[in-house]
Amino acid sequence: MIKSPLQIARESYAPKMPKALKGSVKIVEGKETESVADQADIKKMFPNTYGMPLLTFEPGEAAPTAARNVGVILSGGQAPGGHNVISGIYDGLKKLNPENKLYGFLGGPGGLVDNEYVELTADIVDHYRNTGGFDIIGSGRTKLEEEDQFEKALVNCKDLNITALVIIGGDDSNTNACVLAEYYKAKGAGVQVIGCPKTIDGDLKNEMVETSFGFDTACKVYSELIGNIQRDANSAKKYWHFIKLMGRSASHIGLECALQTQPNICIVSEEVEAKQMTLDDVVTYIAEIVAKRAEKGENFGTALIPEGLVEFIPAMKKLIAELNDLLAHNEDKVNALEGNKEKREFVADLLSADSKEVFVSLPNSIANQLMADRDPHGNVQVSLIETEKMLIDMVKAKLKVWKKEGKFKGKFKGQPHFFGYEGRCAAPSNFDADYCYALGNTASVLIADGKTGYMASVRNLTASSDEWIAGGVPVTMMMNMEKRHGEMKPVIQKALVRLDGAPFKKFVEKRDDWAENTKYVYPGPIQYFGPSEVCDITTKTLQYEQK
Ligand code: FBP
Repeated sequence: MIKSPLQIARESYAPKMPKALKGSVKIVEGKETESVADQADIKKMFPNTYGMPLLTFEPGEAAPTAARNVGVILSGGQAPGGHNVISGIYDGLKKLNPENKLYGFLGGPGGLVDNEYVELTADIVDHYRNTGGFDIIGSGRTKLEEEDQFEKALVNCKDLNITALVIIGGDDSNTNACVLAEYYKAKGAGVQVIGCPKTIDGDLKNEMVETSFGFDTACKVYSELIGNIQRDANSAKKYWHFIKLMGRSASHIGLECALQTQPNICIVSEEVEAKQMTLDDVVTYIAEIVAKRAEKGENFGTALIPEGLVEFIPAMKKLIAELNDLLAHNEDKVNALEGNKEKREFVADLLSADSKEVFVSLPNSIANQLMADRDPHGNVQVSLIETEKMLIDMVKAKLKVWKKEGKFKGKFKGQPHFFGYEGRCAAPSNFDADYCYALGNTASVLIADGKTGYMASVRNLTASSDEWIAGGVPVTMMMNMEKRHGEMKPVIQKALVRLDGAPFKKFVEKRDDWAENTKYVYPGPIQYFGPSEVCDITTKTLQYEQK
C-alpha cells in the first residue's frame, strides 16, 4: 500500500476512549426491554433473544477469558470509521487474551457464506488504523436471510473454530444479524452474533444508539464541498447549484449539511411527505425563492436535495410501491422486452390510474431510472435517480412561464451536483475515529461476556469521550413489523428526520432568512490536528438533539 503523508501521520493517532473501556470492564445489567412496536409479533419470532436487558459498562475487574476466535463482516455501503471498528475489536480481543484471533470475511456477508476470509493480524490491522474505506476486507450487499446461508456460515465458523461474529452494518444488516443470532441461539450452535451501527445516512439511531458511525465524517466532507460551491456561487454570482446529497431514505445528511452551511434552500423529504406536497409544489417552492432572490439581483444560490426525495412525494411513493410489486412479479416479462420505451408502456398499463398518470408525466430518463434494478433489499436505488437534474429542468420550465407572465425578471442557470460516494470513504474525523474504536472495543467485551443478539452502543456522545457510556442494546428492542416485498417482516425501525425534533426546528427558524439573504457558512475541510474545538466538534444534529 502506498501511503500519503496524512495517512502515515494519522496511523499513530490513538483514539480517545470512554473511561469504562480504558481498563477492565464490569457489565451492569439494566431493565428488561420491549421492542419499539408490535411486541407480541416480535416476541414470537425471537423467543430466545427478545426482552434481554440493556447493558452498561463500568470500570471493574475482568475475569480471565479462554482464547477464542471471532469473525467480522462489513456489510452494505462504506462509512468512514469501519477500519477503526475492526482495530477496536482486534485490540479489545487481544487485551482480553493475546491468544484470541480475529478473522475478516471478505466482500461482505457473501464471504461468510462462501468461506472467503483472511486472518487479521497486527501486520494488516496497523496499516488501516484511522483510515477511511472498507478495503481491509471489502464489503457487500448480499442479504443474509436464508436458513441455507445460516447453515453454510455455521459450517465455515466451525471450521475456523469461530464462536462469535460481529456484523458491521445498517438497519437491514443488523436486522439480519439479529435473525442469525436467534437462529444460532435456538439451535445451540455456539456462535454469538453482535451488531455495530454503521451508515452515513444517519438513520440507524434511537434512544440507545445516538448516531450511526460515518455520518459525522460524511456530513463534514459534503459540508466542506457545499461551502466551497457557495463561495464560488457568491463570487461568480451566475449559477444556481442543485446539490443532491446521499441518504437513501432519511434527509439527515441534507439537514445536517444545511445546518453547517446555511444554503438558500434545503428540501427535507419527511416534510414534503407530511405536507403531502406534489412534485409541482416542490418545484414551485424552489422557483419562488429563485424569483425572490432575482428581484434583488441575486441570480445565484444553492439548493440541497435529499437523495430519497422522490420516494417521499406521496404520489411518487405510491407509484414506486406499485412498481416494486409489479416488477417483482413480472421480472422475466419486463426483462424480455427490448427497449426502455416498450418497458415503460408495458409497466404503465399495469399501474393504477393515478400512478399511471404520474409515471407517464415523468421525463423518460427518470421513468427509466425508477424501473431499474432494485438492490438486494428490494429498495429502489435512489442514488441512481438524477433528481437534481430533473428539478433544474422543471424549475427552469416554470420560470420560463413566469417570465412570460412578468412574474420573473431574472436569469436562471442551474448546475447539478451529486455528493455521495466521495463522502463515504473519507479518513474518519476524530469523532468517527474515536467512536468507531470504542464501538469495536465494546463489541469485544460483549463477546467475552457471551452475549448474542446485541448491538454495541456508545452514548453521551456530545460529552468528552472520557464520559461516553459504552454498553449493549438488544437488537429486538429496535424492531417493528414492516411490509417488505409484499410481506410483513420484523425489521429495525428506520429513524427518519423528526419534524418535531430540535435539528429540524432550528432549520425552520432560519430557513426563510437563509433563502432570501446570502448567509453562507464555509466550514472548510475536516481538521485532524489542531485545537479540540475544531478537530473534535460533533455534528449539529447531535448537538441540538442532546441539548
Ligand atoms: P448503507 O445503508 O448500506 O450504509 O448505504 C448507504 C448508502 O450510501 C446510501 O446513502 C445510498 O443510497 C446507497 O448506500 C448507495 O448504495 P451503493 O453503494 O450500492 O450504490
